[in-house]
Amino acid sequence: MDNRFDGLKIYRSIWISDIHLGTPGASTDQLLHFLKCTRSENLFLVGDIIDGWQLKKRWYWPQAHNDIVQKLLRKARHGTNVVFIPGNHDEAARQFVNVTFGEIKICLDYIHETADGKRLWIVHGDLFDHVIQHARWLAYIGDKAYQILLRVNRWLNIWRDAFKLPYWSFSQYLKLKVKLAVSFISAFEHAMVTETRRRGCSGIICGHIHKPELKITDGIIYGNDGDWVESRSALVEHYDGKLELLNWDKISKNIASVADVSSVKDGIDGGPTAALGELLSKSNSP
Ligand SMILES: [Mn+2]
Repeated sequence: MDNRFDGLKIYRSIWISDIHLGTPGASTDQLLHFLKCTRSENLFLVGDIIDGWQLKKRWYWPQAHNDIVQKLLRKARHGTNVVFIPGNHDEAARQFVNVTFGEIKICLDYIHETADGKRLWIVHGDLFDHVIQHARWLAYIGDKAYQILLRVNRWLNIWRDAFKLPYWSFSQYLKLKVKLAVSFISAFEHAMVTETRRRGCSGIICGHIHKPELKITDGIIYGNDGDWVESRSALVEHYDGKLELLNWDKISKNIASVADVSSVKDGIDGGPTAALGELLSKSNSP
């Protein structure tokens, strides 16, 4: 018996976001591998899937980006409940809310009930950008200041050589920079968790800030599925309702290559048992 399908992972739900298709930064190879190696009853696309902002500036659409879209449509066609919740970079899709596009449902936000009865509010996360603008502004100032200080430091080095001045270190500045980034992230998390509690949900699943996270804050689950630009991460729900944050770079090292799993059929019509049956019968065949 061959073990071609050892890497296949089956979940009740999968959340991914911030793929930014249409930009060179999108990790399409890794994402295609992820989509081929995973099956789920529910697949939530939590915004910024296609980067309409960048596409408007410059058209960038290689075949691999098409492959991702085709893969998602195929999953929807083969029985996966695929829900697309637009983000700020694909906000044009927000005008098609409650429309089904090739079996993919488009929703502004979504309430998902886990197998163990937790009510999760799913939303991209840009709706409080105005509230956390202050923290974002500080982080931006931090960036500018850093660039200026880098330039200043070059001159300082020259003067240091000329006048035998002691070395000037960035450590104080870097500490401030980290503090600003942390305050932006915690402002975002705080806003999301507060709104989740107000809506009477047990947790939130969002994206937007490209910072994967799964934790409980003040009794509310805060899940951020990260992104497919740098983190290459996803959130998943197991069949007992347990949530898990996946780092695909770590996982993919241990499982089959794309070629090995590409022949497996999409969808899990009839649930995981049927899917497993299908896989077993396939792996028994020559
Ligand atoms: Mn976003």
